[in-house]
Amino acid sequence: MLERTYVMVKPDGVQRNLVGEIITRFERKGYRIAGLKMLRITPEMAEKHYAEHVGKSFYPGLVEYITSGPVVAMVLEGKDVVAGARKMMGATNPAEAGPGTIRGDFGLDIGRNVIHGADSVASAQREMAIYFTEAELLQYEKAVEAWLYE
Ligand code: D4T
Repeated sequence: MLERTYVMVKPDGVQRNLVGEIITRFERKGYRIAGLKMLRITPEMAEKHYAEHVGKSFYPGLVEYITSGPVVAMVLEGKDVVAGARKMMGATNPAEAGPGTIRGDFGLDIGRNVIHGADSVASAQREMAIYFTEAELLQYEKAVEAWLYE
């Protein structure tokens, strides 16, 4: 099914010059970029984004990390992109993420796991609304899609 998902290169990914590499992987897979921006997450945005983790032991460190520098936020579109993008990222803990995945290839610690991706269509919608307005998400087609979809 054609879906949209929310993906974000975290501050460590930006600092480690992985933005281009990561976007390239998604582009080459065939996903279309519907929205893209760089921003610095505020503590208020972090609390919204990670509402499900408020009160957990790792939450303060998580907020400190995610607000520590710019992130690159994007909305990707494509067939089954929510699960597909998560598969490309690998397990949350880079130590358990397989080779060939973004976290498996570029990460070591769970608290520095390089990238975020929404875990369901509902989460994707909730997260997109935190970072993008509807007007910032572009609808367009690419000629190559005739070669991507049967
Ligand atoms: P995100 O949301 O960052 O893409 O990660 P996941 O969706 O894969 O995983 P998550 O929501 O369970 O965790 C959110 C975020 O918290 C960090 N974390 C998590 C941590 O530092 N220690 C922990 O024990 C857990 C479970 C890593 C990702």
